[in-house]
Amino acid sequence: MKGWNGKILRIDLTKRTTKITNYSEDIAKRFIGGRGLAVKLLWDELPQRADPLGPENMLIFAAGPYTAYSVPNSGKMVVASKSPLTGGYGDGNLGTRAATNMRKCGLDAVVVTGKADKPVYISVEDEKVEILDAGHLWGKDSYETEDWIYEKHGNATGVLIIGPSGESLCNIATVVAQKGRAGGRPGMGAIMGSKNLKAVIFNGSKEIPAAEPELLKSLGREGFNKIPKFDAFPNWKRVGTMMAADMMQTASALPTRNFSEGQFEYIENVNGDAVHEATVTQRGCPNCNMICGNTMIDSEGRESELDYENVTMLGPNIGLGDLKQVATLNRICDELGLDTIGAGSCIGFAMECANKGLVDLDITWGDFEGAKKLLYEMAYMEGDGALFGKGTRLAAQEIGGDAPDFAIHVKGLEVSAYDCHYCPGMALSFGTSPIGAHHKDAWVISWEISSGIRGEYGPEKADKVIEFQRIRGGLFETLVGCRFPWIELGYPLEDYPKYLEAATGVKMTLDDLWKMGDRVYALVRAFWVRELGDKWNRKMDYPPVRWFKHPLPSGPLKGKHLDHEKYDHLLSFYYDKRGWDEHGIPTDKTMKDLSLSEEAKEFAKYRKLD
Ligand code: PTT
Ligand code: SF4
Repeated sequence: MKGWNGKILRIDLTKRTTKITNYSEDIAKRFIGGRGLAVKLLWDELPQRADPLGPENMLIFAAGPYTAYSVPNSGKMVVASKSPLTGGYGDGNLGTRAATNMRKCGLDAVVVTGKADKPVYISVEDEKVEILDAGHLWGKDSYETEDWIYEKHGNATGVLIIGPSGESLCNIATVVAQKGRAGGRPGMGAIMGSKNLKAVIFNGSKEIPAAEPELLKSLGREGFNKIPKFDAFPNWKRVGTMMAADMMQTASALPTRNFSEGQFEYIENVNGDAVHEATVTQRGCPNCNMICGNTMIDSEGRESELDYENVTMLGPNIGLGDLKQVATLNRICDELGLDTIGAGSCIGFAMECANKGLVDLDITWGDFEGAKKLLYEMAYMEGDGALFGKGTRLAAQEIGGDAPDFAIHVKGLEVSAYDCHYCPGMALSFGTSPIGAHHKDAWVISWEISSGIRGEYGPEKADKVIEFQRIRGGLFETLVGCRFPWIELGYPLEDYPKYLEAATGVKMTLDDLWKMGDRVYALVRAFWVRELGDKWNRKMDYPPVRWFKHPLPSGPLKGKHLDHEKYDHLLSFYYDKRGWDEHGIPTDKTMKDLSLSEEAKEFAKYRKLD
């Protein structure tokens, strides 16, 4: 194969064995890479109902067939596993030299199983794979760990690390890379911790053979040249993802005080302009000339890299309007390896529980010191953090009363920073995202608020969600490119099949890629059904209860909330269009039409829900 290395490194930490296996051209063509390859491996190899934190679970790092080539925004990888937070498929996407170096080691993916008897890290240097002692790193935060790795293995090393939260098996622990990049919101850090695995590092020097190397180089050059010429580029460089803050505030969709309100009174302190003013430098992923990580100095004098999600979930969502303090909470999350979205949601939820007297906890809206303390407690799963660090769904179940009504999650994964009291399309997007409530697959909210049909539940909303899921969840998560050139600047999608063909020699149209995306979606869904068994039902595709039950109390959208019956109809439109049955399960015919005949045979054993 060209473009694809065709090789997967397998490491069993219990037996301390390593081997490299090949995968077939058929799998490469049907699933491309990244999320596609990851779900195919989980489907084929993970024993059904494996304990997410048990040794059987598979931790997968997967790149795509254009990762590491000199084409725009090709420095990302997917980290995937069965999630401890949701019990279903989980993944995240992070930009890191680990992605480019892994490919330059001649690999497309690494699969880690088993559990080491003591803390270890894995070093991959071209063909040399070592399982090394990490006893001295255990307990260290991600920054200290990264510094040690660079000192020992060189500054060009690609790193994937966990902080103390991963070691404590906190359900909202993520994987961290390069001080400010993090991925794997559905507890991927806890999976690493459960394997006693502190870090995976890569140093690669191999060339990755391409089908048409000269063409790929010139396409890449053209791509890089196009990027700064887009009209949206200067503003992107100025504020990056933070541009969403004013947009959401104006639209009354800015998560405020645990998603109970849609506007924040101190927005000027924590919006794009405020972050721009405070920015001292920008950081980014490899192979990118639109780098977007705005880095500022926090209230304790340290660097902190901010994005819209981080600021909103650790600011307005917990009632905190001091940017430097928000930056401190963000920095602590990066050090501890906590997902900022999960952390902001758990803190907001804890504050609301405390205010309502449901828990004996001295914390309230905007309480910086209280939030900081809770972050540490969650990361170490101690004190009150032992409850809230499980994630809002499980914490709410334990707390009882009406707590589940204001636990803001879908399938157990906390909702990213978009309030959907009056955005049924975006609510559907959260409801049907393959990993629980993440905006990465279908960020339709910007389209929806300017569509003129914002509050409506018609089939066009389901169509839009699927269109975006094909592009974002299909194309970008399998080729594993950053989607920002396209969504933020208007970079043409038509370039991606050209990159794919020059890298691999395989010609695919965009329609072929949409079909591939549908195939990946069907298999991800089948995986959920297989793992959840009779716990699966269409209600799992519902957004949080709060958006139905608690109308917005103030602002221009005062009184707005989602309608239960209409949402359910919208969900049915969505299922019909996807070829899924009324339970949200891909039909046998749909799977076969998507070239999943073998998988459909296997799935027939699990699909009896009635
Ligand atoms: C992503 C989620 C996001 S989405 C953000 S900010 W965003 C939060 N970032 C965190 C962080 O930082 N530290 C931390 N401890 N936790 C964090 N949790 C949150 O995680 C990220 C960028 C961003 S910034 C986004 S939208 C885009 N995401 C992409 C994606 O998902 N797919 C894709 N093909 N391209 C993307 N490009 C953009 O990448 P998760 P990164 Mg991230 C510090 O991981 O699990 O997917 O959750 O990877 O390298 O940091 O780049 O407003
Ligand atoms: Fe990374 Fe930002 Fe560049 Fe995307 S635009 S590759 S997230 S630095």
